[in-house]
Formats: sequence, structure tokens, C-alpha cells
Amino acid sequence: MADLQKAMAESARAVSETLDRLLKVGGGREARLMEAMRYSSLGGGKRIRPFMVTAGARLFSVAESCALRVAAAVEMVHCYSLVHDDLPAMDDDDLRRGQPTCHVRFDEATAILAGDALLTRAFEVLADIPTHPDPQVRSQLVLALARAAGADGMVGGQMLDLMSENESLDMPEITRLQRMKTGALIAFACEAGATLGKASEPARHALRAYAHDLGLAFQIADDLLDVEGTAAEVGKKTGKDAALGKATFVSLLGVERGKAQAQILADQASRHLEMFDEKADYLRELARFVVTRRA
Ligand code: GRG
Repeated sequence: MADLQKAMAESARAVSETLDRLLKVGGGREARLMEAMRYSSLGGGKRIRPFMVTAGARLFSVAESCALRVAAAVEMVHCYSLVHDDLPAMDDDDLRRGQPTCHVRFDEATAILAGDALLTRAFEVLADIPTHPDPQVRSQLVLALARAAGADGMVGGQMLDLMSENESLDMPEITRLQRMKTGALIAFACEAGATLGKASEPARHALRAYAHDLGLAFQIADDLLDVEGTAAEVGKKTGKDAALGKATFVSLLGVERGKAQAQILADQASRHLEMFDEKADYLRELARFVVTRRA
């Protein structure tokens, strides 16, 4: 795990540098918008999704500069979702990554605009030439991220989540909701390196299967942290799912079975990587990290 932590820290540093370059504050009166975008994307976070991109790209010897742009784009989309999720109209949270949320630090209208602009900047980055010399690869990345982030993916999942308060969803319904809300972006991140590297269909299939199981394991771990973690550890309010009467994997399975299920999924995720050599060790270790993390 020591190696993984070093590799994640190095990837996080490189992604932050890339975000810093891609989100430069200009001189106009609208500079406040970019300040809110930078506040929401440069102030911490585990950078798990960007790491999935850089670790996946490593399997196919993709140029680091290309992988980092895709990693930054996926983090921009993730940060936009957090900014909007924290708004009073949604979860109404005042703490994120241990800091005041964007609408608390700035104001609601600025937070909405900062989220919108992070989302659009992500697509601008993917579509731009330095992301990959082949326009077809760039177009594939744009299409895949749009699908993962939109109505059939993350935003659709958020809609289902908002509608599920005080409803008793069953396991297939929760699984569908979470695969859309958090799984789709994770799946994009895990497959992006294969897209950049023009990998074979079997390789892509293996990464999709890995992402499927890892995404569910990630969500169960997130549910467990909401039950067992503290705000100081997690950097956001905990105990929210129970307070809102939300059905989660853990409310259905209970804590102990939830932990066991997360472990089974993480092991299963790693087994999907059998066709890859030791270059996939970081992804294998990541599966263990996802279910043992405390934040
Ligand atoms: C509002 C469009 C819109 C979508 C919101 C993903 C999402 C949908 C909301 C995020 C809220 C949330 C707490 C979801 C649960 C899983 C999750 C995405 C947790 C946060 O991800 P981490 O743990 O966070 O990777 P860091 O801060 O480390 O990046």
C-alpha cells in the first residue's frame, strides 16, 4: 500500500498542476468565476478518478501529458458535481473537503456558475488538440464523458437519488441508481487510458468489468463512511443518509454484510485485471484502498 500512496500522491500533484494551468484567472471583472472554479477544484480531494485515468493510461504507454489532461477533465466534472450537490436546492451542505462549500465561501449564484463552467471546461479540454493527436480519439473521449456525466449517467443518478428520499428502494434499484450516480464517471475514468491508447476490445472489456465492481465497492465504502466516519475524518457532514431516510447499500445489507460485500467486489475487480502484467498493480492496489479508506 506504501507504493500506492506514493503513486497517488505523485499523480494528485501532477493533476493539480494541470488543473492550475487549465484554470488560469484572467483580468476581467468575471475573475470571481474562475476563483470559485479554482477554489472548488484545487483545494484537496483524494483525486481517485484522475488516478484511475493515469494508472489506466500506464497500461498502454500513453503519453503522460495526454493522460493528465483527461485526468484533469474528469476531476473538473467530479468537482462540478460536488459544488452543485452541496447547494441548498440539493444536499445543502456547508462543509466539503474540510473547507466551506463553494456557495458558502462565494454565493449560490457563483457556485452554480462555477459548476457550469467546470463542466464545460472539461469538454473544452478533451476536445482540444493537445489531449490526443487523433481527432477520433478526442471525439470518443468527449462522447464517453458526455454519456457518463449526463441524463443516462451521473445527473440521471442524482435525479433518482433526490426522488428516493423516504422511499424504500430495493437492491436492484439502489444498484442502478449508484451505477449511474457514481459508477458512470468511475467507469469513464477507468476506460479513458484504453481509449487514449487505442487498446484492444478485450483490454477495454476487462477495464469496464473492473470499473463496474470497483464503482459498487466505492459506493458501499462511501455509505459505510456516512454511518461510521466523523466529519473531521471525512471532511464533510456524515450521518446524512439515515437523517434523510435514504435507502443505501448499507441500510439494506447492514454494516457487517456491507463491509464483506465491498471486500468481495474489490477482490473481484482485481481479478478482472488478470490479462495485464504488473503494470496493473496500482489498479489492483487501488481496489484494496477504495474499501479500506477512512476519508
Ligand atoms: C449535482 C449533477 C450533480 C450530480 C451529483 C456524484 C454526485 C452527483 C454527487 C456527489 C455527492 C456524493 C457525496 C456522492 C457520493 C459518492 C461520491 C461521489 C463521493 C465523493 O467522492 P470522493 O470520495 O471525494 O472521491 P473527493 O473529495 O476525495 O474527491
